[in-house]
Amino acid sequence: MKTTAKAHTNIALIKYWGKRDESLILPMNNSLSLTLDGFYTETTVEFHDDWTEDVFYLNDEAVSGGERNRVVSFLDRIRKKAGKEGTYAEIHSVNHVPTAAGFASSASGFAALAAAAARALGLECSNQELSALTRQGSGSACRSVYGGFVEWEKGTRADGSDSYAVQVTPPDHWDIRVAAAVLSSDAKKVLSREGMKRTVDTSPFYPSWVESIPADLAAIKDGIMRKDFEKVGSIAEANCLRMHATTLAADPPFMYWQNTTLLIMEAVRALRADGVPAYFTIDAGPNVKVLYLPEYEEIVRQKLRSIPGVHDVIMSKAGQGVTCM
Ligand code: 2P0
Repeated sequence: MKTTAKAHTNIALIKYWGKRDESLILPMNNSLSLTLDGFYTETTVEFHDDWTEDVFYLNDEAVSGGERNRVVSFLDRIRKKAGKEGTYAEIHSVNHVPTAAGFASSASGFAALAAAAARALGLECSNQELSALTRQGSGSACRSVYGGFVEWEKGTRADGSDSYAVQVTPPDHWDIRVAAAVLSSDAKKVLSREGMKRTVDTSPFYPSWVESIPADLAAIKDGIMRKDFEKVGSIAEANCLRMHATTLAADPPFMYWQNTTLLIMEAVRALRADGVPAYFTIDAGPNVKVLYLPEYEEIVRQKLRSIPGVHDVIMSKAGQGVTCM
């Protein structure tokens, strides 16, 4: 009844932005990501029939309140599926995802938790079932079940049974890299969950966002298959800008960028003007991730490090899917 799992985080190139069902975490649109080897979570889950409640440690510290409740509710779903209600767990989770880098540790965290808890309860599930289960902890986490380029199919069923991720290509298909420019460790002003909801409910740009996704997805998958870096990068950058445009039109409007965010965007455009292929993407926070090819690693690192307000630059390759140890 004890299992350890390791899962990597992922960066979306076609963003998940907006839910059609908040309880089951069903998205309005398909999304596509790259799993990253540099950032991961290791989680050990042990169930015991004699225990009377779940205990959750994150980086060796006991967690309480809302964060623990989210883990407990997620375990409730897994216990129900396994027919093991009434058995409680001790969970030890260690994040190797620098919070300041602006990666959602919830993606690697919930993927590792789902895999470890399912295995510890003897639940036999395919990767597809594991992805659909993981999705109910945190949407973007369902993509971390797989390595390489991954698509989350939104599905159409009301019960969410066809909303899960599938692998587009394994990590060794193409050596594409991601540099994370670290700006700020300040807490986000608008959490992504709240930001998505406000955008869906109020932004007049939101319907255009949803309509734009199928063309972006088809084009980026073609680019990935043909290893066309300019195509993949330019679609990812445009998709990110379109997602952020929806927040500017929300009521009340909000914006995730800071001054340094804009400086990095300019620096990436300057790299391109100098013949270095590089493209940016930004999630629900101020930090910027830059896509590049391995031969330009040092140029990209130096350019990003030279920008005032950039505290650190962390480089990563494509990573593997979730594994149980
Ligand atoms: C993504 N984001 O595709 C998008 C891009 C942020 C911007 O998925 O509510 O932590 O747990 O499903 O997955 C962040 O949202 O949200 C996210 P929930 P999640 O990566």
